[in-house]
Amino acid sequence: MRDVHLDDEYFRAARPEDGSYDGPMDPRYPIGKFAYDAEVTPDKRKTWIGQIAALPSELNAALAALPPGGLDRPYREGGWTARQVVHHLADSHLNAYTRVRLALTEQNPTIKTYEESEWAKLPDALHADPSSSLSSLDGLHARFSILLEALQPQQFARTAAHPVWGPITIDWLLQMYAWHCRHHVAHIRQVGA
Ligand code: NI
Repeated sequence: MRDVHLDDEYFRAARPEDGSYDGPMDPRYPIGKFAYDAEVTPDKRKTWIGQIAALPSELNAALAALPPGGLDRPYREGGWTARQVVHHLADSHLNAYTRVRLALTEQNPTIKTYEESEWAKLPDALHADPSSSLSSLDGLHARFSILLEALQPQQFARTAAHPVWGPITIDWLLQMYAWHCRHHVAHIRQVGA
């Protein structure tokens, strides 16, 4: 399955982030599942763009707080290690950035999916020092936020065609990846908890 955990995250019912759900916390979804907010305002967009801009520093802080040996510890039973999560964020957000640029410059382009769980098993994702992905994310998120901050309101309605998710807008991508940043930083915090 492609983009497998994002598909899963998107299609299942959302667990509200406002704390109104009081059941046991699912370790896969420490901040709840993604839920699209259809009532978009300029202020909300600013918040989501801010979350994307903040990822490198949030990620650095979460990694710095890991206990000794924590980098190669899974964030949950059977889950990715903290190291794999860092490299997954670089994999995923390189794709996110490309998807947004394609949607801005082509008419409803078809998005290329990728096998994210297989990418997470490639040698660099298993063994590389996190600094390689941290420096990639640093530059990538700087450019990503400069781009998003400069968009005109109507540009957020531009679309792309995802083979699994269906038609999506830049507004949707913005919200999804802002959530995705916080989702995986929370996983790394779980390792240190
Ligand atoms: Ni992910």
